[in-house]
Amino acid sequence: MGRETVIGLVGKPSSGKSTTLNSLTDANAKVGAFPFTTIDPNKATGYLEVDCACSRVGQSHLCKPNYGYCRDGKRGVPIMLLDVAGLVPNAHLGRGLGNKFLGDLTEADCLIHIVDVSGTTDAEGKATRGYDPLQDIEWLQDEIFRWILGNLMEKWPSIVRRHIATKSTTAETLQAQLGGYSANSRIIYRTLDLIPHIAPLNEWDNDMIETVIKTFMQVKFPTVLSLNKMDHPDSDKNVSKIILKYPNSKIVLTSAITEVFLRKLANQNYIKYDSGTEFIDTIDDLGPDSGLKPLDEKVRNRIENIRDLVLYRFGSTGVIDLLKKAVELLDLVPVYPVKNIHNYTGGNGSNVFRDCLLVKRGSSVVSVGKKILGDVTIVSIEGLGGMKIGEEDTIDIGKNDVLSFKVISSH
Ligand SMILES: Nc1nc2c(ncn2[C@@H]2O[C@H](COP(=O)(O)OP(=O)(O)OP(=O)(O)O)[C@@H](O)[C@H]2O)c(=O)[nH]1
Ligand SMILES: [Mg+2]
Repeated sequence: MGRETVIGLVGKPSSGKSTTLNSLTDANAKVGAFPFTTIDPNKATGYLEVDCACSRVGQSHLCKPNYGYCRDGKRGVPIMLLDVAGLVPNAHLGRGLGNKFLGDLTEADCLIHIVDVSGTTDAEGKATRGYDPLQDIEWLQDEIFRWILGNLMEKWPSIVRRHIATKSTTAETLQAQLGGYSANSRIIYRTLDLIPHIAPLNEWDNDMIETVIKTFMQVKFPTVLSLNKMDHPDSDKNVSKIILKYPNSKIVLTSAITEVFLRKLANQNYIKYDSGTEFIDTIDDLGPDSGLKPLDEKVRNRIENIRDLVLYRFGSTGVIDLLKKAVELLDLVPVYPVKNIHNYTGGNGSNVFRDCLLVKRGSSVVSVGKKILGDVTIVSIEGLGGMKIGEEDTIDIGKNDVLSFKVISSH
């Protein structure tokens, strides 16, 4: 059923990519205070939390997703996260682990750039003090740009010759060249649409090629900035600087290490903690009947520190917001296909809303049907209340998002 959304975690070594992955998933990726702890990419499933359709129709008690979870109407929709090797300046020329990680990134639909805002690691991830993390935001984008530019320029004269010889359109040639970055035709058309009065490809000069690549990056790799290690005392001034410099970026303040710690304590039954909130309850708060284990002095102090320095100041550890912001950036909406539109089940059984997928806001309902069902003829589409929906009607949050497709199989 369609392809899962993939979010790539990028950043210099030791910025906290693997810690962020662990904080959002059940993964146990290796974490270390030295550069290039991660070499091969780690993949794990995180969950985007949305208000499930089951609560809208008062059926939360019967909601049992095939994938992910639903608790009291809050549904966790699976999203694939990819944690890759750290990137250093001039990686496109082969420095550090070079282009390897760049290749690993191509399947990502968007990126989360993990920035170490504590200033305690330099551009290569080595321990230092007072480093200015503003630089990381600039050079990281530039590395991706130089990598794509290098690959394209190497072959440019032959690309143009072939373009003319085969009488291809600009979009066709560009798709053939950028397809290696998992760019489909929709991404290519959006890129070209964003550049006004664009000349045919064989007339592009270097400036134009650069403009096309920069625009392509915006479409292919939209990026959320995760200002990580905000628990560190030196982080505040760096955070303000970055927010001032990038007022239009999607920015989230995070402390991935705090989230990992709290999840661990909650799993071991030392605390009650809901990810994404500012509340931790211990046995001191809830009493012995709570079933929570008693805490030793060291852990109790650490929890007090976390409350003061992270949760009360910032409202949460931030990591849950990373996925929400990424999905906002991608403009995705949860859609619930059901067989029986009157009881929301898959036809038989009593569990409701077994499936949920994320689709681009504004997609036509028929395109979503094809994505889910593949090679079939859709004869009619019904929405909530059994209302007929037109094929070209579009999907939005809470609109045309519960759908039943009546089909004839073409086999
Ligand atoms: N203070 C603080 N330290 C953190 C935080 N997140 C990660 N760290 C520490 O930063 C160091 C690097 O973390 P990793 O998650 O291994 O970093 P990475 O980006 O995956 O590094 P590479 O795999 O080497 O590219 C570790 O010592 C972590 O404990 C955080 O939110 N706050
Ligand atoms: Mg790592």
